[in-house]
Amino acid sequence: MSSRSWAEPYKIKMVELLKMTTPKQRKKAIEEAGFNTFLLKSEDVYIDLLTDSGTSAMSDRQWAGMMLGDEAYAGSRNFYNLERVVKKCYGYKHLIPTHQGRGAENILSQVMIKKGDIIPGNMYFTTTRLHQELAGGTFYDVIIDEAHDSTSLHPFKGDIDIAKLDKLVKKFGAKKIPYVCVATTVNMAGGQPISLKNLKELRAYTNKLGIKIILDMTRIAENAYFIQQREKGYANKNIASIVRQICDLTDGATFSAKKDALVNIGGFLTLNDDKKFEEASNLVVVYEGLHTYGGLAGRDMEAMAIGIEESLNDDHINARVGQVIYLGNKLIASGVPIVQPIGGHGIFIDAKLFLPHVKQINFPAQALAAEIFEDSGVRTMERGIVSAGRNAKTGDHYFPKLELVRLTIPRRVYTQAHMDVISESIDSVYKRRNEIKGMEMIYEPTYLRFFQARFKRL
Ligand code: PLI
Repeated sequence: MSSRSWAEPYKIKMVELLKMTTPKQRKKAIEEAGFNTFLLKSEDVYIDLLTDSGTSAMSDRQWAGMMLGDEAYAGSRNFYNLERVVKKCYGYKHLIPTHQGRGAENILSQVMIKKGDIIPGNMYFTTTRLHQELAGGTFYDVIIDEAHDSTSLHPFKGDIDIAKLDKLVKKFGAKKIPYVCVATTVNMAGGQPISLKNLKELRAYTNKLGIKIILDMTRIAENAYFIQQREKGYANKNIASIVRQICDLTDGATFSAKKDALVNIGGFLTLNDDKKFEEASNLVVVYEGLHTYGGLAGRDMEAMAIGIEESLNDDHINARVGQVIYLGNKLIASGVPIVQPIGGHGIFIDAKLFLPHVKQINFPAQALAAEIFEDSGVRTMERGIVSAGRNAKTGDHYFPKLELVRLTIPRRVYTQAHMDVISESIDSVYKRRNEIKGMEMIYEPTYLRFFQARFKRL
């Protein structure tokens, strides 16, 4: 890596004013939100690290593109622009736009999964697994063991353990496995990348068995950055070419454009198989909208097309991940336990190590996220036992090894001074960690409970 700093390759043309709050106001706000940061009003938040999804700042070029929206019901010019960019940058044959990532996951799961099927993947993601289950499938985690250990410094903790996959194939038979679901920069593992070496091995293995590979390419540019920085043979390759190599090893993808692609809404499904594409483009009209808009306005598709090209610029991704690494290094220097190596889209605090006196059943990450908000108005997100939910068959809580608080950094939104304020707040909460108590869940919704559950302090 260069010895120079990662300063932003843009300047600021417009600002959004923020409300500064008092400790008393924040205490009231988090209590009213049932200690769930998803239930806070955005107005009460100072620095919003809830998610990097749909929260990025669009460029002037993207805003200009919004004015070129062709809002025809069918065959919008912007759809064809998007289709051209997706083919050029990612290489897939067929494109179906969707309102966001989970719209694509729904359609994909319905056309690919039969009741009783097995879907192996490199760690679960909440909406992805739910759609697999709703379609009658069962998700199996085949990520390498290091991914579940926040202290392991393995450079590619998103890699698939082919031996684990082979065990599933031997147990259930390849016919029961329609595809392997491969995520780039695995979100729940802390934004950890998969290597091209591993993906090539997986391709060779699945080709023998006729199993497809479907990518969750939501944060593919960040994954490509880590390949460029860490994998032998890629230091001189640009991000765009690495991204293309990843896609070329797979049969299709779901994409939440709300992350990498720098838009506030949007997503898509891509498939190379003509027949599956035909089925999917028929289903999309049931759930999303016509196959040339899939729940999006023409202007959204135009902004996405422009955002995709911007996301693959080396200077952009260098600054984007550089900012995350800057914050992570500050926290490491203060002794705060975080997932390492530092991931692509955020910092993940290990709440089990931060609050060793709080049992997992008392939701340490949930408690810590509430505490950080009260301290400084910084909104973070629980990624532990609450997010993991319950086993669909037994009804028991999943107890994930990783109990994390995610500080997700929106792209092109916050400054280095914001990163300093965040770090100071976490540092001060860490110093008084022994006073922090666990939680009890007092309301639990049926699906994706982390979004709407309510808690009280023990
Ligand atoms: O939020 P959607 O429906 O556009 O995308 C769903 C989705 C799919 N895969 C992955 C890896 C995601 O991270 C993802 C959404 N993530 C959110 C909302 C997040 O806060 O991480």
